[in-house]
Amino acid sequence: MNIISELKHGKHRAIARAISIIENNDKAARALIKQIFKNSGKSITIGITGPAGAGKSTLIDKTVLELEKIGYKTAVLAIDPTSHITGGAILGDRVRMAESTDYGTYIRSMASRGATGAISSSLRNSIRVLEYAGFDVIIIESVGAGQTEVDISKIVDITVVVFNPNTGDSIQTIKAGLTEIGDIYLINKSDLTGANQLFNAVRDFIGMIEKKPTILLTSAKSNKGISEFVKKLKELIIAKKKTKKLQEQSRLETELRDIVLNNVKNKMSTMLDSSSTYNKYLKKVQSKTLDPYEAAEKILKLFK
Ligand SMILES: Nc1nc2c(ncn2[C@@H]2O[C@H](COP(=O)(O)OP(=O)(O)O)[C@@H](O)[C@H]2O)c(=O)[nH]1
Ligand SMILES: [Mg+2]
Repeated sequence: MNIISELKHGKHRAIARAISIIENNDKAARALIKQIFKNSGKSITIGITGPAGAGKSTLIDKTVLELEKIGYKTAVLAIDPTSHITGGAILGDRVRMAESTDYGTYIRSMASRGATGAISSSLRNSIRVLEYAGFDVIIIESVGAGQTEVDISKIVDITVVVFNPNTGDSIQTIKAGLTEIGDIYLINKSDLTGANQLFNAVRDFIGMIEKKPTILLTSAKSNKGISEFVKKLKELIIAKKKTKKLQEQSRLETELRDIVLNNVKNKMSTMLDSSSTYNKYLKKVQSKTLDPYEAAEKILKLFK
């Protein structure tokens, strides 16, 4: 059977193959997207982000079970910036999410190979694969502790930020930029001391911003607060479905622009490599007989 019809039937093996193609083979990925694009853009995506060790994977495991119970077919993609170094994170996530995989949930760890643009595009396309395979909710786990990580909130419909009282730098993290992105903030590990204090600090700090997100205490480990969290998620899923079409259109504009600009950049780069004019001006700049701005202006005249 070909991969497209296997995907249509939600076969896990076909999903895994399709996502590998997307991550590793540009040409085959394009052929795949060509076939599945038409029906994409309908599922609701939930980004779950926060510092490493906050309990995101454990939380997702429990959340998926609850979402499945209320009828949402759910898949999970985990982006881990360290997985390409250690290779251990993948196994870690699989083990921690073992409970939900038994129920036919699809779980996949994705490498986050350096460039933000590349991650975003393989993420967007992996989401398309999962939509095609029939999942209506797609959860994306990402490590976000500051500004350097992939900004998941630009790609997903609902952003959940997870904190925990274990780390002394939590308040610093909160102030470092995670406060603007969340629709829901979870103070996880509520079974540990310091959780209430952190909850109050987050509430005081986030209370000041305009969009009034939900703040909840959870303990993924002892299954506390999960049903409140899922109830809130359900409300948001229903609300986001109504605005999904408009949202999708603006995202597609961003995507198209990214692709075009990227291609132009690559083409230009190749042209410069073999341009004698470029090399001539480069030598002048290197010997300090011409400044780089003037040189750039002269080189650009070539491409007008
Ligand atoms: N005490 C406590 N530990 C938790 C809770 N949730 C997760 N953990 C533990 O925190 C560690 C990190 O969890 P993990 O889900 O891998 O965090 P992630 O890096 O954010 O995905 C694991 O040892 C979990 O068992 C919780 O609610 N309470
Ligand atoms: Mg994790």
